[in-house]
Amino acid sequence: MGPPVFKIFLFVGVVLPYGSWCLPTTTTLNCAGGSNFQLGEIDEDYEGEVEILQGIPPGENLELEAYLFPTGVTFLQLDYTAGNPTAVVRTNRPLDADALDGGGLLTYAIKCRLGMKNTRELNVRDKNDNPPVFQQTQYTDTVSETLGVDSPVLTVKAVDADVTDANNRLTYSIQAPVPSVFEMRADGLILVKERLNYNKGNHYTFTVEARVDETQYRIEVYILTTRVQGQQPPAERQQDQRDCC
Ligand SMILES: [Ca+2]
Ligand SMILES: [Ca+2]
Ligand SMILES: [Ca+2]
Repeated sequence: MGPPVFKIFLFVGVVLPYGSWCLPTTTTLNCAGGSNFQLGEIDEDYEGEVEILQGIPPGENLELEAYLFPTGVTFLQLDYTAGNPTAVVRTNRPLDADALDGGGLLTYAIKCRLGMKNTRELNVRDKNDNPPVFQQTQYTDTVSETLGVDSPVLTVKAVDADVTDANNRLTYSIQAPVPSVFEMRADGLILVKERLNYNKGNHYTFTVEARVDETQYRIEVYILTTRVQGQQPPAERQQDQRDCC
C-alpha cells in the first residue's frame, strides 16, 4: 500500500459588488397578452444592462415608454433591431434613486406593435449620497432678556435630498463651546436654557450642525443677540449688574 494521498480542491470564483448581482434579468416578451415582471433590486448608481428580452415575434416593432411614474424611463434606452428575436434595456446614465418620482421605484413598459404592454418594476436601493444643506447660510435673531426659560428662540432647518428616511433623517446640535444660556432640540429648535441677562451677555455666536450619520453633515454659523427692549431690568437682575460690572 502506498502513502496516503491528500486531494485539495480549489474553487475559483468572481466576487461581484453587492447590488449588481441581479441584473440584467432575462425575460420573455408577451405581445399577445402582455406581462408584468418584478426585476428585483439594484443599488443606486448602477449602470449597465437591466433586462434582456427574448422571444420577440417576427414583425414586431417595440417601443420603450413610461409606466406608472414618468421619470424611470428617462434613465433607460432600448437596444432593438426590428426582426431580431432579442432586445436589451440598458441604462443611459447612472440610476439615481433620489430623482425617481416613485420614491426609488423605477418603472417602465415595453409596448408591442399592437399596443400590448410588458410592464417592469425595479427597486433602486437608496445610498446616502446627499449631505444635509441648510436653507440659510447664517441665522440671526434678536430676543429680549426677559424671555423665559424654555422659550423658543429660533428654528434652524436643513434639507437632505436622499429619498429614504434612513438617509435623510436629520438631527441638529450645537457645536462646542455651547453657550450655557441656550440648548437645541434634535429637531432644530433652539430654546432658552437659563435666564438671560443683557449685562452678562448681549450677543452669542455659535455653530450648529445637521447630521444624518457619522460621515454626512454640514456646519453653519449662527448668531444670536440679546438686549433689553425698552424696559428696566427686573429687580433681581439689578443686583446681577452690580455683581457683574
Ligand atoms: Ca442620488
Ligand atoms: Ca440617495
Ligand atoms: Ca443624506
